[in-house]
Amino acid sequence: MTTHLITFNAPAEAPADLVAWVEKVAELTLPDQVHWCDGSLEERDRLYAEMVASGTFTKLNPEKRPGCYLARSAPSDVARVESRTFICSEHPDDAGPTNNWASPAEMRETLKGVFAGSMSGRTMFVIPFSMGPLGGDISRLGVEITDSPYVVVNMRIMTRMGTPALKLIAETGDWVPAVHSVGYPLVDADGTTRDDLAWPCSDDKYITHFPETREIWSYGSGYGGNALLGKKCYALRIASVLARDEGWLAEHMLVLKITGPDGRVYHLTAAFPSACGKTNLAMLRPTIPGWRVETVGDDIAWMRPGPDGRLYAINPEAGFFGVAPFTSLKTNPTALLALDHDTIFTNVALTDDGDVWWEGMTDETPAHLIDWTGKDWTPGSPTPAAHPNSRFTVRADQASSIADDWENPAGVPIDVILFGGRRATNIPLISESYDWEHGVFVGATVASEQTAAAEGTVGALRRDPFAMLPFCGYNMADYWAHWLEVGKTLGDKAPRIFQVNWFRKDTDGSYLWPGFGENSRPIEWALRRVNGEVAAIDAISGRIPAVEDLNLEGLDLSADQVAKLFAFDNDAWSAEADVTAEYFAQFGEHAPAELYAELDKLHARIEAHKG
Ligand code: O2Y
Ligand code: MN
Repeated sequence: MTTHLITFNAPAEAPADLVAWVEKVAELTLPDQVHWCDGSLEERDRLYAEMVASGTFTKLNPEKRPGCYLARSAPSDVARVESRTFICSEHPDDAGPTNNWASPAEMRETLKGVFAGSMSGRTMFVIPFSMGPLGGDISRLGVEITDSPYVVVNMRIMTRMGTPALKLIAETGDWVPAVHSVGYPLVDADGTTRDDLAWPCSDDKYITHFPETREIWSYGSGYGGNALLGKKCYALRIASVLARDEGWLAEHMLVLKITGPDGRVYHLTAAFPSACGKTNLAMLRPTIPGWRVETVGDDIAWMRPGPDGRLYAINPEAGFFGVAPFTSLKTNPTALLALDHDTIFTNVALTDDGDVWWEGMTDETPAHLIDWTGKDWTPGSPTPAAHPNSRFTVRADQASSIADDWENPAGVPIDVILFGGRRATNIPLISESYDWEHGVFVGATVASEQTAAAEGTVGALRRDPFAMLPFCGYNMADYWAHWLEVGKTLGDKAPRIFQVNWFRKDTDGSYLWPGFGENSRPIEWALRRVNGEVAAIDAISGRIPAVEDLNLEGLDLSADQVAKLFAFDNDAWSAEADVTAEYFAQFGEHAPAELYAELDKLHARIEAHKG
């Protein structure tokens, strides 16, 4: 392939710097041809047909799932690979102790080696895309180069992709370059050819971010967050750096619109570590009468102070890349119903009548399936039919819960920020932070508990500060300092910060709180706090509801269970505070003094509670 041909292929709208970059990447990766994606339906349908012909996609029964396809990945390529994810800042300190750091110069050499000829025999796709509504003030642009048609069709669902984004790139000149290769060339340097695979990938993987030059290079995986570079790589790791430098927030948070019985509208963002029911919360069906919850976003929020001084959020994505297993009419009917057409499924099981199935989808298990590896499967098989990290990719507006303001380019004003975690002990069902600094302390100490704890102790905590542990593109403690700064800008216009815990356990190991739609009850209390309708009680973790202010009507909960949901054990809290001090210590001087001050205040509250 000659450079001349690549330039010739470029659409008229493509600016010179973009064309030059595409040429440079093509000279390195040596694709057979270059395709500039326009985002059209024709382009999508052609790629679908080509992937069906090549065996990458199975077309599902159009009577049951019109417009739906199933992809099966290589068994070695089924999830994000944190161990191969790197932040390549000039100084290791700028990546911090929670990221894998690599020297940018050394990583560039490594990447030059692995990307050399990596696309030979393949088509290189150029995907111009917008994160956030096209042209929106909070939105940003990017271009992903990839040799994976699977990535193209997923990016088409997950972002605003194609010619309109390219036009904005030409107008603004402000875009993030992102290069992706599955790392499986069809022609070697010595001319040896090899057949393609249904899911090509490499055992050698590099998911790399260059925060100073704002670049992404990803090699070796075709899966999810490793390959759909608009999502975790751009919208979180690179965007968190942009946000730090420009005074905004790029967060691993869902966004909800909530309407109360009196018609008042609120917006809420929420950060949860994985396996805490984030998608279910994003599509919550409240059990309390008169309340309506709608989805603005299920995973990522970009938030900026607006002209009125309040914090405004957009969902930078256009689709959901959700976990399939245990999505059912019981757990999340909204998600399940959204998947009945125009959905890409990855690594779920195939039924005999050309439909999909996964564990937890139905009460009855089909007698026969083709599992996610393509093998026959029966209920007696020793492995799950669907991979536990199997996924659906679906446009956000296919969810009936989508809010009318989900694409407002100016964003939605945020009233409440929630932090959650999977905690068997200590953390009550809900508590309100005393102020912004305390809220940042709560976000910084978010954790899930690994093991059951003996009385007066706390189980092993897996910290996931702000649910950003694998997604912060710079030093986590500097990120906390940035949150403190944003709080100063917002002043008394800042959203109120709450912590929730749906997973508190009774002494017999059973969950105390029913969860799912009932989670609307503590959220209602938070919104009534925002409205100034209810008082609260000062407690160790924050301000908690008086029992009579929490709407528990119709719930089968004893007074003892309610008391346990808000119980504080001094010894267990002291143990947790000690562990928090050790946790902060790993960040050395980067840990903000304000968070140590919050730790002192926590100690004081524990002492006062003893009295
Ligand atoms: O395993 C992957 O590649 C996907 S990870 C993911 C996908 C959608 C939303 N959130 C996540 C996550 O890991 O937080
Ligand atoms: Mn996520």
